[in-house]
Amino acid sequence: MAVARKIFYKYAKCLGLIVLTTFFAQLFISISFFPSVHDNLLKRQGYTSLLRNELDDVSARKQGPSVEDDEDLSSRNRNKAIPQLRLEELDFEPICEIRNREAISAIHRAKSQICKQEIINKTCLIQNGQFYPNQLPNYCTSNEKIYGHHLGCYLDEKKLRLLTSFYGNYANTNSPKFCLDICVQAGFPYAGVQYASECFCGDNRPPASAKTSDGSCDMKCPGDSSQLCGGYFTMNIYETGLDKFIPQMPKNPGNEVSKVQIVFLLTLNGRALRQVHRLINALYRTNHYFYIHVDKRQDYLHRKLLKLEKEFPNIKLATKRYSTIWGGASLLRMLLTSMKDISQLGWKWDYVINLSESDFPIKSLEELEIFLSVNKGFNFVKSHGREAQRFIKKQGLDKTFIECETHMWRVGERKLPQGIIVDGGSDWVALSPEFVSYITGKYDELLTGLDVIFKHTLLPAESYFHTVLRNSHFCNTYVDNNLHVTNWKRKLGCKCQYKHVVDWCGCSPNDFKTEDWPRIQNTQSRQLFFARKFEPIINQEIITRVEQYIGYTDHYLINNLDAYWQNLYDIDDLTAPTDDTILTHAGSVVRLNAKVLSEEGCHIQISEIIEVNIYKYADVYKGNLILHKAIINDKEVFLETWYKPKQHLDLNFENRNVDFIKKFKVNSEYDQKEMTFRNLGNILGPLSEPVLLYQFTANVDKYTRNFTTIWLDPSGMVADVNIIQKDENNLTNFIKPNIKQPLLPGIWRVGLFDQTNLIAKTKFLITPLEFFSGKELTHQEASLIHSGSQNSYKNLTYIKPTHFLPDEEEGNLLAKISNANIKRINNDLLEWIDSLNLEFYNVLGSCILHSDSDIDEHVSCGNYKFQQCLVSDWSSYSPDPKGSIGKIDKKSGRLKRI
Ligand SMILES: *[C@@H]1O[C@H](CO)[C@@H](O)[C@H](O)[C@H]1NC(C)=O
Ligand SMILES: *[C@@H]1O[C@H](CO)[C@@H](O)[C@H](O)[C@H]1NC(C)=O
Ligand SMILES: *[C@@H]1O[C@H](CO)[C@@H](O)[C@H](O)[C@H]1NC(C)=O
Ligand SMILES: *[C@@H]1O[C@H](CO)[C@@H](O)[C@H](O)[C@H]1NC(C)=O
Ligand SMILES: CC(=O)N[C@H]1CO[C@H](CO)[C@@H](O)[C@@H]1O
Repeated sequence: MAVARKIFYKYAKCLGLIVLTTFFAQLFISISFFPSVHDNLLKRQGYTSLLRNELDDVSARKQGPSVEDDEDLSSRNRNKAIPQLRLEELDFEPICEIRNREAISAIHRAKSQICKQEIINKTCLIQNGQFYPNQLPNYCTSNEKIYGHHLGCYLDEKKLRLLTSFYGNYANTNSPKFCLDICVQAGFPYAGVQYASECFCGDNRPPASAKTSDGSCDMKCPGDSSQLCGGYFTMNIYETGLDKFIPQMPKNPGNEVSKVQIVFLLTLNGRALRQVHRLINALYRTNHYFYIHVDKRQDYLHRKLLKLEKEFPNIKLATKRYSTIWGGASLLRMLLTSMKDISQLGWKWDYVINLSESDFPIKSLEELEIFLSVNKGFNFVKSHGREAQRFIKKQGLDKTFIECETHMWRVGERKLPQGIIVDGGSDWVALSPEFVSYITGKYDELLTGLDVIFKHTLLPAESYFHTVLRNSHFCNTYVDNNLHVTNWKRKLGCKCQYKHVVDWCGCSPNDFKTEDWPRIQNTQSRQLFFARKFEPIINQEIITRVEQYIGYTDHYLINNLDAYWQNLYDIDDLTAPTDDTILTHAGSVVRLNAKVLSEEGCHIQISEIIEVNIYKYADVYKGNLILHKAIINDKEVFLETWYKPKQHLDLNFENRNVDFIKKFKVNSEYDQKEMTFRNLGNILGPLSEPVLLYQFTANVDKYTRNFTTIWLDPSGMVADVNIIQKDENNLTNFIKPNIKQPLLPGIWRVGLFDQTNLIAKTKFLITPLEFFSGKELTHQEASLIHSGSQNSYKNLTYIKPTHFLPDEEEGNLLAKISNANIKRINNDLLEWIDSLNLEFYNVLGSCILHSDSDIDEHVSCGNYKFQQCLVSDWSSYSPDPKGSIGKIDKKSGRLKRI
């Protein structure tokens, strides 16, 4: 995700206006509900009203059409002429004329010719009706009911409707077939048309007493004038060919417990290695299996986890790795390939359960085993619990998406095939081997058709498994519970944060924090076994609590229980560009450390940076740790150096109470959902995207309405000015300045002003780069990367503040120095880098990893004594039993902490 986030900031700027189209969405979705119908729908699916909030939580997380980009707005505006495809941008001849606005937009936005061509080729097939199946078989049809069988004309009552599960009004398109298709898609056994334009669906056969003469249904259908569509409170009712759908109710375990073997399919991303270890520690038993897919781009995690394969016969890493994107079609490819692989490993198992690095069990594994052992053969999925048409729209299932250039391009509307039920919900599942063998085996007509559809579907894993289940022989194994509880906080999680990778607005659940503990406790009596999301870099305390809750009794024995380390850089990483900044920075900190040591008479020669880790204790950031080689007394050793960024908030101004300013800080990688910076070490380079975060308390000055911020670059030029409107409801907020990359290296200053009065100021460092793509910077590269983007600064008008801005003389001097800095390379460059880092970071200490005198606790160097890292609490080499894989305990089959 970290990578994705970086890309996000880069692309966010290129994208156009965000336009709220709720209004348009409502115009076009001509479906309305009787509240009672909706309630009935919920009851039908076995939900009590108590469960409703929970349910909304699950289903409403996709904001779907409520926020879309401007391209989309115009696509809905049918009066406007369709734009022409700009052929001059293509190096090939399109195989047909593209007439679809969304496709044209996607073709223009796609970067590579191959991607443009793929979009064009597929759009042409879709335009010609050659791409998608029109009809698919449903192998779950009823033995008694027949699709389209007319039951007759029935008298309806306003207060007591005959069919209560769905109602829609279609003034132009309604007909028995039209309505039947809707009711089939939603999975109902009965469809009824009334008053020409109305379509109803229901679960229960209308009472014979309501039947009336056929002549009472006498209105022509707007969509087919040869057919009749009921009349005034009379309804033509048809069978859809489906039976009433009743999800299976899982049994509660009694005494008849049998053995159950589970495959945990871990699909992993990121660098939270120790948390993955912790998860495996919690779930490991010798009789279960782990199949681990690590995203193709995450070579650090993959490298580290590969070791487990050698140690444990029941842990296997996927060899075919995918780089999946949020909501991308490749996600389903990855899952199906993994499942196929699992079924060919010769493992004996009863369930495959899908988990990620941010899942954690909230019941003991024994409870899960007992529960599953009495429910073998069922398939656990979670349905959206809404009206099907609405779900389809919100989820974008009625649109074609094409994945290329790690982006999901939306290329237009599509019609879902007739004959099948469309279902979906959460993409966390527990599946039986029979079902997995069906979906990974030889494709029948249903699977072949769904394959085409789901290769072009946003968030495919959220509806593929549901839809296959409902339409296959497995329909009677469907349990509407995926054993998971998810921490949705839609206000925070739905910020359209995936716009850079999908042409849609998606939401993400929040991390559990200590204060969310009651939510987890509330699941105790329910059939819920896992929760998400957990991220120790955000909050580890909750994970420790959960562990204790599910039966870890030895917490008081565990070393460093409250500590957390997460890798930021590893010498074997294959991802160069982002590392230039970290490497430059780490190199400089290590040199600073060497200077400090030399004052103690300890002269060390430093070399290679091996690793950089983030260190937190009790959920407080404590600094970064740099593991590096060094030569001490002619011997090569490994040192780990601990350092921390300094704080730079200045609020001391004459006769002005500015207590209301709680935060005023610049950093990068701001996470809107968790409201925190992910770049804990505050490491910014010329290509970073700075964000200003401010927080005011409620007693912010009464009379001030606007504040101004001014961004001053290292040469003393004003790079951007922002206005902060005071908003009592929104006292914490962030500002992304409008400054182009590369940023001028050096010390930037940001001032906060009330009128012309400076009330707060802060500074941040854009570190010059020692490396470019891993190699030392050349003159030419320096003049590109270190010369800033002053040409693109806007001509800004603002009230000139007193103080803060340099006067003319200072300005000239700063500009001169800055100009000279651009030319610096080699040692001259290092000197500059080091002088800057000295101002922004404090070195806190160093420990030694390897030494000949390993019996000694200390290694002396001049007056300095290096402690062994193993016994330095803060070191990433100090013991971390919770975050390291344990050893198998023969008796229990569990992993014992070491
Ligand atoms: C698109 O279709 C053309 C003509 O059939 C074909 O030559 C080309 O390889 C196709 N390209 C892609 C990316 O599918
Ligand atoms: C605050 O800013 C808005 C728009 O930028 C402006 O219309 C308004 O007059 C300003 N108010 C004050 C008190 O400066
Ligand atoms: C605060 O402001 C941000 C950005 O303008 C906005 O996205 C967010 O919804 C606001 N929050 C509240 C609670 O008004
Ligand atoms: C910037 O604006 C000022 C005042 O509006 C004007 O005098 C000046 O010429 C402008 N400079 C540029 C480079 O546009
Ligand atoms: C069906 C399935 O396996 N779904 C999910 C498994 O876990 C990942 C997260 O790592 C989800 O994104 C999948 O959709």
